[in-house]
Amino acid sequence: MKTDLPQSFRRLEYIPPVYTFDRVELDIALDPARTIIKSRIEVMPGKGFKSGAPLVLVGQELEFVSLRINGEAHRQFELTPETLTILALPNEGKEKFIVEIICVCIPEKNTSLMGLYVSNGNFFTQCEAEGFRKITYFLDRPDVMAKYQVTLRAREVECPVLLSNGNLLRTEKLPNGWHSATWEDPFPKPSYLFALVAGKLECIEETITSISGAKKLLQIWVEPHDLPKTQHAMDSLIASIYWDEKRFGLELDLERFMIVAVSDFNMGAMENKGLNIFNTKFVLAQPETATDADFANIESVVAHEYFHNWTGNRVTCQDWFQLSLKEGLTVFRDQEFSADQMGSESGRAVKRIEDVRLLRQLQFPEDAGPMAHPIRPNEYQEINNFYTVTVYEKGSEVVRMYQTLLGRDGFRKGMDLYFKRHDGQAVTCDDFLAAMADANGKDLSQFQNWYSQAGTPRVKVEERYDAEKKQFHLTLTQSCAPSPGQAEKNAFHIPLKMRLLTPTNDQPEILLELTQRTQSWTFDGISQRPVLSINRDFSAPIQLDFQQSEADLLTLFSGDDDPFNRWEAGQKLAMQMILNHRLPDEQLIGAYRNLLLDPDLDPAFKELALTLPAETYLYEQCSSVDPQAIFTARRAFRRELAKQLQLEWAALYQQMQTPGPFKPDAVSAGKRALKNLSLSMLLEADVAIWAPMALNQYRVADNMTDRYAALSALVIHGAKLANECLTDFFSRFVNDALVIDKWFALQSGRPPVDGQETTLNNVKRLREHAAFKMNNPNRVRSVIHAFCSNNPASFHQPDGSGYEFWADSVLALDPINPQVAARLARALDRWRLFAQPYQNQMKAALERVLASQTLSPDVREVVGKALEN
Ligand code: B3K
Ligand code: ZN
Repeated sequence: MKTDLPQSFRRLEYIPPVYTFDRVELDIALDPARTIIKSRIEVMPGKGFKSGAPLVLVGQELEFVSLRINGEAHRQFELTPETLTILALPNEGKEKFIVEIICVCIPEKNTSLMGLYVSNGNFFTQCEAEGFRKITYFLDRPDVMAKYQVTLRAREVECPVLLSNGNLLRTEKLPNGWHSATWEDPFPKPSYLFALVAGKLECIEETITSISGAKKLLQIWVEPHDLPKTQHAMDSLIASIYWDEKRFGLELDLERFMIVAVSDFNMGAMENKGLNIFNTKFVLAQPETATDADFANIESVVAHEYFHNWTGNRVTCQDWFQLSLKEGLTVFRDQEFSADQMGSESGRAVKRIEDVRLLRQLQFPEDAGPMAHPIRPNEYQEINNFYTVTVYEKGSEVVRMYQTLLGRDGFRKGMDLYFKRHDGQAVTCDDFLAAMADANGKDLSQFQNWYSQAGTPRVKVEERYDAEKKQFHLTLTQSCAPSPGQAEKNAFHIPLKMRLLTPTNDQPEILLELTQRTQSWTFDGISQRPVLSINRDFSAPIQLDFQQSEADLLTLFSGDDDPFNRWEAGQKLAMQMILNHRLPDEQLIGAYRNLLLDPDLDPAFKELALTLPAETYLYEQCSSVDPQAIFTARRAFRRELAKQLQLEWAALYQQMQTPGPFKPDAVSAGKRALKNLSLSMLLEADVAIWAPMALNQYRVADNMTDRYAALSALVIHGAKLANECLTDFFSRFVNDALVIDKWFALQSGRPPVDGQETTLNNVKRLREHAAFKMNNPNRVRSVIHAFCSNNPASFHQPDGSGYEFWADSVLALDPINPQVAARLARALDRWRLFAQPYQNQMKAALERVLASQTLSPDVREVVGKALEN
């Protein structure tokens, strides 16, 4: 029984390593039931060395076999379930010595998917953040960087392929049907970037020439039957390599770069040096089985992991508090890459809107809830709980603000200096800020507050136009609500792009730097009352507190030249009306109509502009959430929009067809998105009339985007034939796990439909389905998360039944996979924001989970913090 208080780690308690490693040799004999790991480590005094200090290694779930030092058996050590402390070191540890350890782990029993595990009979590893300690006793911390040589051994029939980081040195046949492969990674790396893969896999490969003229071998490894689904990932990898050369002057540094797909994986993908391991969801794509969104996600995740090779691997983090140093920066880089792939300015804006929408739907709630933390957290109990939208997406916004403040060229200078100073090192967010500041001679000291303070800043906007003096006065006031452990906040350095929209179009876009709590500006020579367009392109991750009139918002929605703010004005109008239980009025309908008919606008932009704010974003605007009332108001608004524009939707449905073979490019995808929104709106307007058209699309579609969109329109709007189509869909794709995930997610995510069974009842049945597996994270996400996190109106039932289901699921999942369970546990974070009876029901469910005696530290941290005062 665990009764001790949870252990917290604190950023300010960083201690440099007493010892460090120079070279690591691993010899791993793979066996699902008993893998033997031999390590040979060259140990040296580290930055925190003290003569005579013991060498304290960490290990988890390992069977210790033997220890040698400098070739001799060594008996002075202490073993606990989590540590191996080696005493009496030669020469008090002052000079290099060799430690050799033999230990054993059991991959087939490892359901946590951290360390070495088995998936579909093949071996994979996941070491970030602290998984290497499940493979061998080690200094498993990112500031210990060593060169690795790895020999893998296995039975050849079971594991014909043996991969690890870096370059292949040699392969050998061994007695008894065994064989081996030896890999060497020339670059020093922390243990979290170690990887091995072994099993029955095949690859596609291409050779490219990088900017210096060197040849590079690129491979995508998958299970043999998935080979036809790998070309898009390969194309994305090649595009990423060229983009990083061009935009940042960064070249691939290895002779070989491999991507491997695995179907049991806790997250999206992992940037292990030269051997990226990916969730199949972010590798495999074919038009028949993957949607446009899947294609785009693959492109961006492939890019993200590849970009880590410089931002994360060549320059890594001193400690896990600095995670945003690599993650925020790499997300920013992948966002910029994807924006550039869109092929046009308006395409860039579409990407920007999508990114901001995600930030606001997921990160703003996190920043206002019990798990709120600065992008550089000050404390954690379980580091895996801090791979958050704050560290990633807000982290990216913070990096973007450097670029906004310094300009693209200034940002590039900062990046160049960062690599010049820190290549091969493990550093901190302060080092990144210093490189940006020094390269540009700009004082960024106040910018540091973005790293140390949680919460979304609010900026209050007050405007006044003086017709007589032809002056426009602007006053901005910033504030930031308290967050856990931070009652008071200092002022942030906030870059705000703004423009005064005037009938003569004579005012340029400018950049305001809000650094005080309150600041005022006066603009002269403004001959008519302008409409203020502020925080253009979402230049800062803030909430604007601006009572702009509906007339001004309509002006912006109809013609702001900043596409982001144009979209934003429409969202704000819709949001205000929905929250006031109003239906769209004639003027707004007119504005929507004009936008839909505008021949100069991208279909993708139109689709975004006509998509209403998500329920969870609407929750954040309320002081006491009634989820059912919000669902009803939003749905009524949507139905009105559907009905009033029925002719336009019908016309668009025809105009947005994309004849010819499927292409996943941004323009075609945008057309499909608008076409499928039109289809959904038509069913919203009148399901009886339009369902046959959806049914037809479902039947004749030659690609998953269209087939899935038709199916979901039928399901979501409760069409009669929806169930038959679901049955058909299942049998068509029964052998494709990723498509079956979609089949589950669609049903679990179905919002309430009048007169039909509740989604919860169906979800309970799905959990008993033969194809449901509690130890496959993708499946769990598609059934349980899809319901608890992505289906708010079905989840939040006044009788608390959704919360009961949540608690049961967290408790069932936790012993299998704490990381995935802890993610699910976050679904109740915002319980205090809800009205009764929801709030009490959520609290009771949280308390029931916390009362469990066997909770993992992962879930305990999340639920414990949710209930803290
Ligand atoms: N760095 C990994 C995330 C590892 C998560 C560990 N719990 C993937 C990425 O951000 O690229
Ligand atoms: Zn990353």
